[in-house]
Amino acid sequence: MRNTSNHWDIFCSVIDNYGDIGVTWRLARQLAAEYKINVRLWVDDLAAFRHIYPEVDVTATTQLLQDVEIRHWTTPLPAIEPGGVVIEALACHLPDSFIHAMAEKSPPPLWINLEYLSAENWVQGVHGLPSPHPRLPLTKYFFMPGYIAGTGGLTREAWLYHARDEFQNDINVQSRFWADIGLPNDKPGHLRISLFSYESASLNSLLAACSQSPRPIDLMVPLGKAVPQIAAWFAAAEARAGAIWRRGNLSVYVLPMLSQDDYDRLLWACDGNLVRGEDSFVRAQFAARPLIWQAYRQEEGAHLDKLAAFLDLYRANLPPADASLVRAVWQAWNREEDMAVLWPAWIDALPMLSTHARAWATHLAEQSDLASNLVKFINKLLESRAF
Ligand code: TRH
Repeated sequence: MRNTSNHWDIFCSVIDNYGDIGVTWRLARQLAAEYKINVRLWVDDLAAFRHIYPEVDVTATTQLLQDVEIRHWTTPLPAIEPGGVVIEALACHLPDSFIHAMAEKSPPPLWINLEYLSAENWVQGVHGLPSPHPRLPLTKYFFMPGYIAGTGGLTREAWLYHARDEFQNDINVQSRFWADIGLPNDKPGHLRISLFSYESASLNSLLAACSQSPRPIDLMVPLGKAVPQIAAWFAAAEARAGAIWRRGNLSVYVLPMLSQDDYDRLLWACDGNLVRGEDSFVRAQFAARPLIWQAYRQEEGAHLDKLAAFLDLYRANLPPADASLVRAVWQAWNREEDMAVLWPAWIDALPMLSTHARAWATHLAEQSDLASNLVKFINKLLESRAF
C-alpha cells in the first residue's frame, strides 16, 4: 500500500474514563509502527493517559513515545502548522485557531471525524460522508468504526492475533504473566474471570453468585469504578491494588491498572472477561474468550440500542437456546438486574461460549482493520485531489 508519508494530527479530549485516550493512542501507535506516519497526538489529560501507559510524563508538553509525538493539548493551543491529515477523535472539538490554520494551508489538510464504534445499521450510511465547513474552505469526513463491510472496521494491529495465539498456546508464558502481575498460578480447577465495569446495581448479585459457585472463581479486578463497591460487599476497609478478598468460592484479586498491552494479556489469559465502553470491549472480542459487555450508559437508553445491534451480529450463528442465554445475560448486566440465575448459567455455558468466541474473533479478522481502511480512505481522497 502507498505510504501517505506525511504528518498527521490526532486530537483526543478525555471526556471521562480511559476509552478516549485508549482508542486514540492505540490508533496513533499503529499508524506510526505499521505505516511510518509521523503522528502528533494531542491529549488534554496526560494523567489519564498515564493510567494505560505508565511511561507517560505528565509534566511534558512534548514527548516521543513509540515513535508518536505526544503533545499536551493546552488552551490556547500553541500556533503550529497542521499536518496533512487531521483527526478529530470521538466527538472532541478542534480549537478555532487550529481550524483557521487548517483553512490557510494549501492544500488544506484532510479532516477526519473519527466517531464512536457502533454495530447499528445507520453506521454504514454515514461512513465516508463529507461535511463541508459552513464558512471555511474545509471539508470534514465521517469515519465510522464498525463490524461490517462498508464501515471503517476495528483497530487491530498486524501483530495481534499472532501474539495472542503464542500466548494462549504456551502455558509457561502464561505462568510468567501471572507471576509478573503478582498473582498465583497454581490453582487447578479455578475459573479466572476479569472484571472491568462501571458501578452497577447488578454487581452484588454477581458477587454472591460467584461465592456460591460449585467451582472456585477468581475475579481479577483492575483498580477502577467497580472496586469500591466490591470492597463494600466484602466490608473491606481499604480498596487498593494487591488486596485479596474471599467469600465462599469467590476470591477477588484487585490489580493495579495494567498497561494496555498487559491488559490484553489479562484478557487472553482469563476464562472469560467482563468489559465495558469501547476499547476493552473490542480487545475482549479479539481475545477469543467469552465476554460480557457493559455499554457506556447514554441518555434515553441509546446504549441499549447499541447493545441490541451488537447482539444481533454476535449471536447470529449460535443455536437458539445459546443465543437466548447470551442476550439474557448481557441485557440483565446492562439493565442492572439480578444475576443470581443468569450468572451460573453463563458459567456453565463457558465451554460452548469459548468455541463461539474463537469463531467470532476469526470472523472479525476477515475484515480489514481500521488503520488500513483509514490509510486507504486518505489515499483515495489524495488521488481524487490530484485530478
Ligand atoms: O474507560 P472506558 O469506560 O472508556 C470510555 C469512556 O468512558 C468514553 O468517554 C466513552 O465514550 C467510551 O468509553 C465508550 O472503557 P474503554 O473504552 O474500554 O477504555 C478503557 C481503556 O483502558 C482501554 O484502552 C483499555 C485500557 N485499560 C488498560 O490499559 N489497563 C487496564 O488495566 C484496564 C482495565 C483498561
